[in-house]
Amino acid sequence: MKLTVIGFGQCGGRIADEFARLNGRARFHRGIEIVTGVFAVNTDAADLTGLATIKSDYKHRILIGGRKTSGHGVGKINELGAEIAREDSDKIIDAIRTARRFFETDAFLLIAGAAGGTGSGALPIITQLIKERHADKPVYDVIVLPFEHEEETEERTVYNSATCLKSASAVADAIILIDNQRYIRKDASLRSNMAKINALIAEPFYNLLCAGEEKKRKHIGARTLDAGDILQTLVGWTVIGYGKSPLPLITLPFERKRHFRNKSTETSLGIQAMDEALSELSLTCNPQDANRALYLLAAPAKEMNMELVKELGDYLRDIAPKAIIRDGDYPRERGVLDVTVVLSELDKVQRVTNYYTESIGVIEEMRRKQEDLVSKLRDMEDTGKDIPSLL
Ligand SMILES: Nc1nc2c(ncn2[C@@H]2O[C@H](COP(=O)(O)OP(=O)(O)OP(=O)(O)O)[C@@H](O)[C@H]2O)c(=O)[nH]1
Ligand SMILES: [Mg+2]
Repeated sequence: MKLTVIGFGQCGGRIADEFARLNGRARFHRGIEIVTGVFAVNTDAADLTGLATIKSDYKHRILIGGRKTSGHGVGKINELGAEIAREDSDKIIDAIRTARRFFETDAFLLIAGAAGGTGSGALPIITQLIKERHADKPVYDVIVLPFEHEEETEERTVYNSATCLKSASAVADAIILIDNQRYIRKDASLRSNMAKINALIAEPFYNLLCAGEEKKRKHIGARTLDAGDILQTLVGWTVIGYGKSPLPLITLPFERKRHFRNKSTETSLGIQAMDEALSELSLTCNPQDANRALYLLAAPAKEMNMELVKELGDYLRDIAPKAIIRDGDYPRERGVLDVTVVLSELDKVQRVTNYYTESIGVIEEMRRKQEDLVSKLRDMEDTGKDIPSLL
C-alpha cells in the first residue's frame, strides 16, 4: 500500500519524516516503495529546517502563515492554525497533486499532535479539503495525544485535543490514535528522546505497508494482506500495535540454519508476539470495543505456516469477539517473528470521551477568565476617564 504522507506542525512533521525514512528502508532493503510523497507543513520555519529526510525544497517542506506568524508558529492557538491552513490550503493541495508519483497513491495519511496549535488546527481543515478534492481515496489521520504532564500544566492542551479530535473525526475515514505517554511508560529514558518515540510510532506501519507491495515470490505469503484489506479495516477510531519474538537459534555444526524446535514453541512465540502487540497498542483501549481488526504475521518463510496464522486468528477472535478480522502472512525477516495488530471502528474510546468531558469545564473556565479580564480592564479605563489623551 502506498501513502501520501503529510505531517502538520512540529510533531506531525517529525513523524512524517520517520515515514520518509521508512520508505528509504523499504527501498534499500526490499526494493519497494511505500509512500508516493512525504510533506511537512508548518507555520514555524525552524521546525521545517530541522527535519532530516523529507525533501528540503519548498514544495515538500511547506511554510504556511508567513505574514501572520513570521515563521514562528501559532503559540498553541489552534483556531489560528486552522485559519492559516484554510488561507494557505492551495499551497498544500497543489504541492501534493503535482508530486511526481501522486497517481499511485492508495490513501492519504495526515499526522499531527492534538495539543499544539498549528498541527491541531490544520489537520482537520486539510483532511476536509483533501476529502472534497479526492473523494475516491481514503484519508486517515494520525493524532498524537499529549503527555500527562502537558495536560496538568496547560489548559489549552485539553481544549486543543478535544477540538482537534472532534473536528477530524467528522471528516477523516479513520483516526489512528497515538498516546505519547505510552512510550514513556514503557521506557522512562524516552522522556527526552522524541526521535526514538517517533521511530516507535512509525515502526508498526512498516510491514503493514510493505506486505502488499512485494513483487518477489519468496516474499509473498499464502494470504497476502494488501491495500484492500487495510482499506476495509480502517474505519473510525483506530489503534495499532506491534510485537515481536526473537526466534530461538539452534545451530548444528553441519546445518547452520534457524528453525523452531517444535510446533508448540512456534505457536507460543506467535501468541507471545501478539500479546506484546496487544499490550503495546498505541492507546489503551478495550479490544472488545473493536468492530474491525487485522493482524499480519511476518516471519521467515520456513518457519511459518497457515496453522500458526489461524491460531493467531482464533486468539484474536477471543479477545476482540465483535470484530470482523482480516489477516495475512508475510515471509520476511530472518531471526524474528513479528505481529502487527490493528483494532478499528472502536465504539468506545475512554480517552476521547475524557477530553470531551474535560474540555466543557475548560471552555467554561476560559470564558470566565475572559469576562474577568474584560471587566478589570473596564474598571481601569473608568478610573482614568478624566485624564486627557495625547492621541
Ligand atoms: N510523539 C511526538 N510528539 C510530539 C513531538 N513534538 C511535539 N509533540 C507533541 O505534540 C504536541 C504539541 O504539538 P506541536 O507539534 O509541538 O505543535 P505545533 O503543531 O507545531 O503548533 P505550534 O507550535 O503551537 O504552532 C505536544 O503534545 C507534544 O508533546 C514529536 O516529535 N513526537
Ligand atoms: Mg510548532
